[in-house]
Amino acid sequence: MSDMSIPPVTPQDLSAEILRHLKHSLGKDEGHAALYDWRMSLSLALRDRVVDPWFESTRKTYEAQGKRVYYLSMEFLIGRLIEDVAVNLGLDAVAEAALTELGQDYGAVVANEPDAALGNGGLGRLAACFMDSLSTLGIPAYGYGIRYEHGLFEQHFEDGAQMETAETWLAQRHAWEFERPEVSYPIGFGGHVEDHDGKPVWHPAETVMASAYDTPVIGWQGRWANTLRLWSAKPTTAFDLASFNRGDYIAASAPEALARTISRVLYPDDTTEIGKELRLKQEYFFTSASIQDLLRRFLSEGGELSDLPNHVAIQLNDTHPAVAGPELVRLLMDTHGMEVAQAISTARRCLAYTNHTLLPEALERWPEDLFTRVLPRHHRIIQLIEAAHLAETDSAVRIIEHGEVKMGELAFVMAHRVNGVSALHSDLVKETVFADLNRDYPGRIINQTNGITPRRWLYSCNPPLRSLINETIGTSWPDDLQQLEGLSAHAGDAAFLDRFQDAKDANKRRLSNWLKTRDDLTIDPAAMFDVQIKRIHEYKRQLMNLLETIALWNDIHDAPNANWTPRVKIFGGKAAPGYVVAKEIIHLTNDTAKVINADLKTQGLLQIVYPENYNVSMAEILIPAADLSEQISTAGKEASGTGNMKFALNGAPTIGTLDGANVEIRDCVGAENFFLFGLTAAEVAARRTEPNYARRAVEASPRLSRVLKQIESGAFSPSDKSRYSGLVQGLLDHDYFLVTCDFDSYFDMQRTVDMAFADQNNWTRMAALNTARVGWFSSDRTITGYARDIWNASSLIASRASRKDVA
Ligand code: 26Q
Repeated sequence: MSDMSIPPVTPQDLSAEILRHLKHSLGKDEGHAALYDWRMSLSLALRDRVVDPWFESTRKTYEAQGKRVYYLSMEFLIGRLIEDVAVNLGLDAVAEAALTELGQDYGAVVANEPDAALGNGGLGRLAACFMDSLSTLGIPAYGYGIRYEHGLFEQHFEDGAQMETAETWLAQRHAWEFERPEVSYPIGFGGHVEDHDGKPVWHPAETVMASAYDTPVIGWQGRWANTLRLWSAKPTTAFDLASFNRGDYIAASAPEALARTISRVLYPDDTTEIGKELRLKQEYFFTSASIQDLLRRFLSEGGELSDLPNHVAIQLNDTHPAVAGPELVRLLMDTHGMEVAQAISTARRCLAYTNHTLLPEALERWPEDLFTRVLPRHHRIIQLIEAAHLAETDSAVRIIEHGEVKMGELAFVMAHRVNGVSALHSDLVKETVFADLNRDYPGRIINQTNGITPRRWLYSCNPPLRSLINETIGTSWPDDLQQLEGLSAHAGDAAFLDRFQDAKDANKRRLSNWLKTRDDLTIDPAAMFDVQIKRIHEYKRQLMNLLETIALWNDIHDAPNANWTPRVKIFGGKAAPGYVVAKEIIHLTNDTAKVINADLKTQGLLQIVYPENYNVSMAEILIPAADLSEQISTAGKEASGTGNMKFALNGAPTIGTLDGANVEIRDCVGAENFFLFGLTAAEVAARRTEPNYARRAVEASPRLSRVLKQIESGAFSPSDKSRYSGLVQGLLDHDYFLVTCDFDSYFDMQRTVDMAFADQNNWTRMAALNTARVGWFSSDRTITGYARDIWNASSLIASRASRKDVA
């Protein structure tokens, strides 16, 4: 097997290429180049080196005539790419040396790249990790999504309250993409369906064009590259010349404005606010373009449509692309003349669906009249799908019911496999949301526990730990993460643990310096860094963390000379702009920080920091610097979590509930290296049936009562004393996420954490064992599972094992 091997590159080679791009692509000479010019030149020089492996992968894929995987996702939360590409090409050190040689600050050049923030949180970041692993594993794959002009909003605080402004990553040229003006498809909306001799024909009222932009995704050591293809909406005609000539300039540009609206902005809701027409149009827009594109590719290679499932695996990242089912059936029937039963069964053998949430408010349902207005032909096809489903199963489950189209049920019925994202979550999927369908289609629901890419989330974001690992177990772990288990043997070795702690301390100093420079904040690297970073949501219980912080502050106040473990509580995360309670929690956190941080009596012992605008790049600085990982969701609500894996991998033990993948992380690292507290999912369900459970929990906890009274009386909002009375009343009246019930056990476990942290040697040992034992959570393992259990897809590169035999 001849792998693509990368010719050795020197810093001088690369700097020559950077200078060539500076001159010929940016039109600048060295003396006049801005940071932007250097960043673009470096990116283009690196991109050049991706192209050959990319072509080679395409050629091998074509020759193999095997299966291609299509990953359909509304979100790809990528972050920056320079380091990612450099690391995968093995050119990270060379890139740094080249820029240094050119008199530039490498760190500043890298930081000049805006994050590609085309996602909200976990689901979007998972898609990005999966793209990395698909390339690393050499599985032929395309990611399909939307090229949003504006990614996730930027967050600012005004007097502690969240404000949003539009994100503008495309204001500057995107260095990594290739525009494909020749690859475009018409996407219809609305109109009506006519009967032509018994053959239904859809006449859309409007049509926009979906135009492709490709970004190569290079895998580890440059052995393979797949494509991320993002669709941008363009008008079918540039502008309406007749209107223009009449002098009606607004009407003249209307078609363009209308079309471009579709790919204008990412919806910033990670759960709520469903039912918006534009959102449905976005979903259909990118799904239809993707299905048309993969069919064209299949047919251009001479395939027979009955053979499609042997060549095409389509993975739906949640229900957002669930219209892929009816769209594929429509194209097979209306365009290619397949009869309905065969079209449905062919489509189903291609499709699989991943569920990411059990929260009822996050399950997509469209009002039937809206759906029919936007997609009249698909509405009819869904009726055919439902009829086929009922004929096959005598199921009690309807896809269309009570005037709504239920996308979860549609995705389920049209998929040959449905998966949850952690062991607990997959069990709950079977027992709750899809209990009936699980009975109708036994064996269809399976589990694929999430994972994270170790290239970004250890190798590249944590240089000190990376070096220590390389020196301890060698350098072949980044694509075989279970090798980290080899670190366990050193967990009793004082010299190793010292170096492990040195790495952590270096990362803590890096974070402290970063906060100083960015926000003029001073934090003490000797204190425990206790970190909760994720979207703000009631079920994730940032509020419980804050209540515990206030209770701790009270206790320190009452006994300032006791032996306290100094802590910095670090929060990060955005709230959906329309999510009122989440925004109150942010405001309260910032208000509380103001009071506590100004208290001379507790200074040096307790501090709260909440840096604005948490994103992937901030996570890459915070996670390696964390001592403690907060994973404290109400049991049964967090489908998996992936931040939990990133922290453990970087040597931060977890304080957490038995929720999502926490359960499996605890199994791997050992109960003695995990700070468990709180009700189980079953206990949560039982507690909710008890009358007044929240008030009773508060009455039983003097500590919690005191904290709630302080907040309610305006202790943290002196200028507006009743600001948080609604928030506190909400907790007392309907604490759906059981913050009050878990508070005491959380507080107590935090005191256990204090004591454990004070024993620094033992703490470092726990941290090192976390790193050593979470190799299973590599997204390479996850993707290997999808390829085996769902896609029946194989790698087209020599396996890691056989490469080693050669070496
Ligand atoms: C739906 C309809 C309309 C507008 C927005 C949405 C929408 C958008 C994003 C609904 C949900 C999402 C995102 C969900 C998400 O990120 N879920 C997380 O997925 C991770 C990867 O599997 C898990 O680790 C997390 O536990 C889960 O919360």
